[in-house]
Amino acid sequence: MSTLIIDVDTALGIEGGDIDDALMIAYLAGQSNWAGLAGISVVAGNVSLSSGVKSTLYICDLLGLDVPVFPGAAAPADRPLKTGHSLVMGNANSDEKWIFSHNPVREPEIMSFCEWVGHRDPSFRFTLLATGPMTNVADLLLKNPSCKYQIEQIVSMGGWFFGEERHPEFNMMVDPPAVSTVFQSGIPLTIVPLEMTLKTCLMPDDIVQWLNYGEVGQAFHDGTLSWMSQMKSIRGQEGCHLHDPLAAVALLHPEIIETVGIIPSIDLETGKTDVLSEDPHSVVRVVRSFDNAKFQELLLKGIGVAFETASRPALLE
Ligand SMILES: [Ca+2]
Repeated sequence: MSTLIIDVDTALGIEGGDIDDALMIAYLAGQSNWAGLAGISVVAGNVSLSSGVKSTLYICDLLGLDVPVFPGAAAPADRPLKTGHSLVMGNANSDEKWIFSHNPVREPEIMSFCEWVGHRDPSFRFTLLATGPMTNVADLLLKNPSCKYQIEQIVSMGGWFFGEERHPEFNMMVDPPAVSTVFQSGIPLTIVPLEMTLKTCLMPDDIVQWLNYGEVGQAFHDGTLSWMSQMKSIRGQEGCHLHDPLAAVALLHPEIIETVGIIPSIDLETGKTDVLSEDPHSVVRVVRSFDNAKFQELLLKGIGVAFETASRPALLE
């Protein structure tokens, strides 16, 4: 696989903010057999852009992940931002409360992600793993059209494509025109849709062992437990889903997924996605099934490696 860049709407550390982007970053930090993570671009979605950047920087601090973090779009181009946080808290104007006592140490990049890609050698190629609204990805394609030849593939989490009771999915609902831009780009795209990620589940018992890993384990444990209790009080749900981590594991372990080629469409108002037709030659593929047990095993193993690596110096003191 080529160099990896991720585009995320991280929210670990924000009360009422989903933790799945953060768990995905931890999983990626625990990999050692690939070219590596070259950059993180942040988009507004789960939380506002400023909160998303703060959360991402803090997670990089915890994990010892020394990669540039680029603040991206604060809102879609054609509509106001509706955050996941406001939907969870039931209040469009609720404060995004930081639950940790520390703030991030490192600073975001001054250069935009778009400028950074533009300054790279034209031979620079990368894989883009996009697990927030598509605003940043569309921005990149519209402002820097030649970069479409630099993106070897996009893997994204979003949409609901198969099944009778389909609803608009959050990432697609936030910025449907941006999704349309990506659909039309011709870039090979693998989509991990909501109907698959809803099959995943992380329970409180699965994360108790994280408490063995010092500050990093404690922060991820507490943030994840806080999100699980939000889900329990709002939806009566036990545990939480692992939407974004499934996209990352699917990218690094394609052997655990099965995909089908489709011609996709999206309603530009509601963000509801649809399959116009199945087409084995389409560059757009949707995951239709996956090995859930293997997924969870790989995810927890990767996260454990990341926590162990990050907490090791502290343990030696
Ligand atoms: Ca996300």
